[in-house]
Amino acid sequence: MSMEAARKPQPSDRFTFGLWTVGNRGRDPFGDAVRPPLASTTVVERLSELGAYGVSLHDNDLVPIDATAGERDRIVREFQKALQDWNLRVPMVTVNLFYDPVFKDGALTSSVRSVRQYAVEKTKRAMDLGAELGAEIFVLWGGREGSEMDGARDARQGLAYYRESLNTLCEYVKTQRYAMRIALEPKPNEPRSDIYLPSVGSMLAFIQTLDDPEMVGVNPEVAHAKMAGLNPVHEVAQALDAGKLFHIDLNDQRIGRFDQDLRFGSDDLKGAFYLVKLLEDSHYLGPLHFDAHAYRTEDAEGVWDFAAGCMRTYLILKDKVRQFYEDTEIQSALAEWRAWCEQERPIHSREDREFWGQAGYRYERLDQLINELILGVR
Ligand code: GCO
Ligand code: MN
Ligand code: MN
Repeated sequence: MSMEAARKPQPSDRFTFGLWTVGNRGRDPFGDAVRPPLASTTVVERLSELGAYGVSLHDNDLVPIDATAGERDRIVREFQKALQDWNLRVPMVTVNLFYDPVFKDGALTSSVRSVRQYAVEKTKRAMDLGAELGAEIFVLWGGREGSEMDGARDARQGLAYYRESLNTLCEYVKTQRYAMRIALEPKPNEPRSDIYLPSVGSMLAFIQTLDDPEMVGVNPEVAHAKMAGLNPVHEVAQALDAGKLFHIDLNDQRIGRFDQDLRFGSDDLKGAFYLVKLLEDSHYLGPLHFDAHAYRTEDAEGVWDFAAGCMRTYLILKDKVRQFYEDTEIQSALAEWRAWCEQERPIHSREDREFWGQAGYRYERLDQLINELILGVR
């Protein structure tokens, strides 16, 4: 395969985008929409043309919250037809538990029993939709599950409600015999001041307290880790280590900024390289899902530049990973380092300690080689 052909996305690359990502209209807290709405069927067509594998959605990205049963069925049928015509899958479905004002103080963790019950029912309907579309992953992102002040609901109570809601939902998936696993998506803040369970580690610990921990894993997002000042590669590594990487949200983010959802690799190419390396090295086989959107400066066409760019950057970095393993200088630097680490030299005396203490690991040299590989001069 030529280099250029290797950079052309294929369905076998498992790239997916949310309807809400390419459909993002550029609204932000300070300004209105800058792009016209995009029909779901158009998204399917364009993503397929670009070589994507699938599309994901929130219940209300496809079906308006107040649609009648008849409207819902018609919309789903039209969408299914487009999926079939354009040979696109829906590997993941999620539920919108954040947009409607009813969720302003939480959904699955709301102190209002009626709101919690409504959130659970809404999620069950989204699961039905997911099953109908063949989704095997159900993502839950608790955007509103948190607080601005902790003087009313005790955070422990919030977690207890979360657990109870999740147990009910897992039970539902089982009684319906849906082939669906749940992936919890951590985020530290935005839209709430503080969101419960802000990191992969918090989610993993919480999952173990559920009735059926096997069914539940995580959906880490690059931007969310960076917003928390964490290393996204380490977050994903911990999920893999626990056997819990059910899904991933790829995007980018500048540290210390508002929630940006930038094009994959647009801020931190080297971080993106290490993430691609981790995913490829681990043989992760789930969807490579882009949860990002085009800059607000873009018009309708710029959205497709954005989408193509996410996939192309991933494939270029995947090729850089191959080069990393084939580069003799990088590999011999690594071999020297490994041999150094594996020396039999137990520490019994001050001399032994000094031997290891004074050693140089030569990471400067290796890191520069990796920089040059990424910069394309190797
Ligand atoms: C965000 C989140 C969402 C979720 C989506 C799926 O920061 O807004 O990343 O985009 O991924 O709601 O549940
Ligand atoms: Mn996000
Ligand atoms: Mn996300």
